[in-house]
Amino acid sequence: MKFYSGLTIFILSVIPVFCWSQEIQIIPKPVSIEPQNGQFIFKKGIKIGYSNDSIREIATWFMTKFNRPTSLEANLQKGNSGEIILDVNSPKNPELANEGYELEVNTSGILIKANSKTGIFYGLQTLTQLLPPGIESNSNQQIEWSVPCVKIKDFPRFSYRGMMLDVSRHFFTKEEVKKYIEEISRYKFNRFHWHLTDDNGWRIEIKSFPRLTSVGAWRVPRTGTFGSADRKAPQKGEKANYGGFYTQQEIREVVEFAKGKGIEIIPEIDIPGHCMAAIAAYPELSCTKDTNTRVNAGNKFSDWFGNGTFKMNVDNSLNPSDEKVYQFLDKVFEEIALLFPGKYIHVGGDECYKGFWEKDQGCKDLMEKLKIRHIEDLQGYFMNRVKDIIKSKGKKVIGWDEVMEGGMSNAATIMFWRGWQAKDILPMAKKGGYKLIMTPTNTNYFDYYQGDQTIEPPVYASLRLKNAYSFNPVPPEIDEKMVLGGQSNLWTEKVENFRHAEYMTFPRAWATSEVLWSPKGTNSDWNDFIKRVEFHMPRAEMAGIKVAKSIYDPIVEFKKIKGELWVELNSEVPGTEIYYTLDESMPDQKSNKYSTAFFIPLEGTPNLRIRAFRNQKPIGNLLTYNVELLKSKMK
Ligand code: TNX
Repeated sequence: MKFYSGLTIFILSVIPVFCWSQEIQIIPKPVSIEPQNGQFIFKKGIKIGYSNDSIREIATWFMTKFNRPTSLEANLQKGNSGEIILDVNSPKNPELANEGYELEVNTSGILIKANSKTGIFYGLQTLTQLLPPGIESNSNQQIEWSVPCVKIKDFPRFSYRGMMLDVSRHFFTKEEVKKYIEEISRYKFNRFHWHLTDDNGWRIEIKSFPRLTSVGAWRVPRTGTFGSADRKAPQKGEKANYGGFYTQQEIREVVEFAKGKGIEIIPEIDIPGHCMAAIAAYPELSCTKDTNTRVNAGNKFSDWFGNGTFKMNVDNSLNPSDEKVYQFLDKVFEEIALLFPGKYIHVGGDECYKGFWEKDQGCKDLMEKLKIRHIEDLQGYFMNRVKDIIKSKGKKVIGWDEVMEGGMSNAATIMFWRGWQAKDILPMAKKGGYKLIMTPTNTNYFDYYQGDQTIEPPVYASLRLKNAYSFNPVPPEIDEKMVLGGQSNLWTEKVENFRHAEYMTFPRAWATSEVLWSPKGTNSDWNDFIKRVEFHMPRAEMAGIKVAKSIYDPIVEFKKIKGELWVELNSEVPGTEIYYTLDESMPDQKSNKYSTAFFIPLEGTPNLRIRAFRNQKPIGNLLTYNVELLKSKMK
């Protein structure tokens, strides 16, 4: 007896050490959370009850995920009984709409109610976030499994919550794409925009045009900075062996997989610009019909003059005056429409260079015949023809915002991206009565680097987590009812592998997910968000996801004041102190502590070294700005 009570005391005093601290830190933040006293402790052999067969697959997914690290051998049973109950509402609860859910945890069990399969899935994602981080592990974790008692009610603000992945600039395998879809589904994204074609590769099998993939999916291998002048163009006779594509069977598999995660795929076939890969396969689709056209290998072929103006030095647009081009598109979209069950097809329409159209006799004749005065309107003509093709396949069109300029009908949904032109584009969209999906460069371009320029892989612009979180899907120029939702885009010119795609996506996608899901105004509390971000980082890592830690690197800003260089330091993370040196010593907590902007004497200045500390420990990277870089800030 004595022995046992001793043991009991021992166990009771040890358990709290292993006990999951009862924190409720959910991303995206739910509509309402009411914490309750106590916790539910999982025991071996618990039952997961599911109310009907439509959610059996989702229940199985959760059971499998749960059993892997817990070894608690949970099992399923049909009906509304068990320690965990998944219940599809009948009748429906209108407040929850199609994607919402209610989750209640009390000391005797867990109940998730929703109107749909997707709602149940989201409830289970939230439950997963309440479990200890070990739930993300693939190996057995010797801990007590519990979740805090709580009542959560939750539903999304917007119906379109997307992430885009560009698989043309660099290729990502079918398995990687599925992994990406799985990763975004954890944060309640419900659209995956798949950028399938571009100048650097055509990635989807089209049975009527086999050369699109036998030729168009492959480019010559190259290293070095994508798009830079020192990256050589494909040489005569050089083997094109970098790339890949998805067979139609693989596409179906990914579509099916996404569906199981509540995600609809928006396929994009980017036309009439960004078509070099298709033109390499079928040169007759372009005005110049240049049979020397090769799939672009990331070598420079365009000049950019700022503010979005540009010139293409190789013809990469389809010929809008050739009926054969429309016949081609009809067949392509026929196959696309059959592969993707969703109602939308994205037809691109961005950055179409018209220089070759202007010189082309066929285009000139067509413009005369149609009484088109401006070349932009020729794109409008093209886009409207494409819209009719898409419509004939029973689908609806999405296009990048340029498609409005040529006068494409407002049957098309616009993906707004040119953030720097919001003042012109958004009123145009409002006047034209278009529906919008918001994806402005300044808050949603995840190809931009996210931390300090001396550390991050170089890209032409920057977008920190804080910028991503400041995303406003309904800027003052437009009304909420025009906005279907929003999306962030991962263009992959500078993203060569999947781990890096994850790094560029997380944590910034958490910001996007929260802005699109959580009630308006949630994103005004940065400190609350960052606390949850820090909570989620180790969880994501436990799940094998590569997460950027760039938030820990100080924000370094330079100012020119009366011919002098001044530096301002900040941090995205509350509670940090920043130290710096200008004498080649490594910054520690006895170095200069940053409090206010300081002046850098450029004469004879060595490196500026900066580091953040929290709780007496360095966090993030040591930043080093050398004198050349400092001097360049004076230009
Ligand atoms: C603009 S966004 C593009 C892409 C590039 C991206 C790089 C859009 C519709 N076009 O082709 O990859 O910028 O940031």
